Amino acid sequence: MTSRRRFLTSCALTGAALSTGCAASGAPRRRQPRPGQPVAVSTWNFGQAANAAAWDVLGPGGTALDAVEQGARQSESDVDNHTVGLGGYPDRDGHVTLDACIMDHGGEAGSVCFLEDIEHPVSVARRVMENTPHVMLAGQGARQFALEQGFEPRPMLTDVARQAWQEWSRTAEYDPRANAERHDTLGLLARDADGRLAGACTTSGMAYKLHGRVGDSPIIGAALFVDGEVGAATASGHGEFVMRTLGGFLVVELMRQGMSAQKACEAAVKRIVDGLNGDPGEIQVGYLALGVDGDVGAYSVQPGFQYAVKTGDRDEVLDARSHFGGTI
Ligand code: SD4
Repeated sequence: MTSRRRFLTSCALTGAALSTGCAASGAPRRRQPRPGQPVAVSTWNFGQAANAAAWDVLGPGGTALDAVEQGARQSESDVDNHTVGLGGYPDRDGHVTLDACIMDHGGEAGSVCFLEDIEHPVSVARRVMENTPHVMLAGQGARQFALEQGFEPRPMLTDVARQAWQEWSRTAEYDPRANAERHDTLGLLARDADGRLAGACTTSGMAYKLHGRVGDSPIIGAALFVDGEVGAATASGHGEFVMRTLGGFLVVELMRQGMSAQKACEAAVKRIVDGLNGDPGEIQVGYLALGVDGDVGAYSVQPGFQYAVKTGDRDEVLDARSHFGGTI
């Protein structure tokens, strides 16, 4: 269906439709992935380590799907990252609750949210995708599924995170500013040597959120969307604003309509800012996109959003441009 819509759209948009055979070629075919250079891109500076783990898969010719899972697992096990997996800051009641999703080039997707006691929510999300007829499992049901799938439960609240939470509890003021300490979801997008795309997103969500709060990170179309014919996008930052605008889907749809990855990210940020009458206060949202041709774009509401890029000859962390000027 996707390819049919794309086929019809491209025929409508191009004056060369007849000469390219759109009108006369019969049944539309899904565009085959085109082999090319592998690439991995991730949100934030710690995305560089996730990219390295992804590259261990991509470099020797592995799939984008395996690569994004491995990259996300690296962040999930990093106890120094207080916004993803083990060591993540808890909710206001002291529970570390995890959101993650994964999506591949053909549109398959899996997701878990409000999951406790499991170190690798991204891998549970992949099992949801591959071993169930569903896309998303939540809370106790997701945990039960994970245990049935052989995942070992473990405490996720580290001493450092507990201390930070106890400190916060003295005032217990919820301050959802998406600054360096309170956020840093990992969104990871990859293209493999066969030209297939995949993406993953994983987080412990906003620190000290209400118990039960689920953010954008596990919502397909919000913090992650992949269309193997067009590109992929991921988001980090204040999830409510990404959810309200379905930002990941928006970025990919804009790319489908011909925008570059960069322009699409900029337009999705503008959509948020315009929705707040041009005054988003201290809200931070960053988008990162990867076109099927390897085109990379990133843009955020506020300065400070970083992203990491890994290819055969690049391994770097870059400052994204932002709506409110400059980089950092
Ligand atoms: C959330 N988007 O739960 C996540 C948090 C985040 O960078 O991305 N922080 O809203």
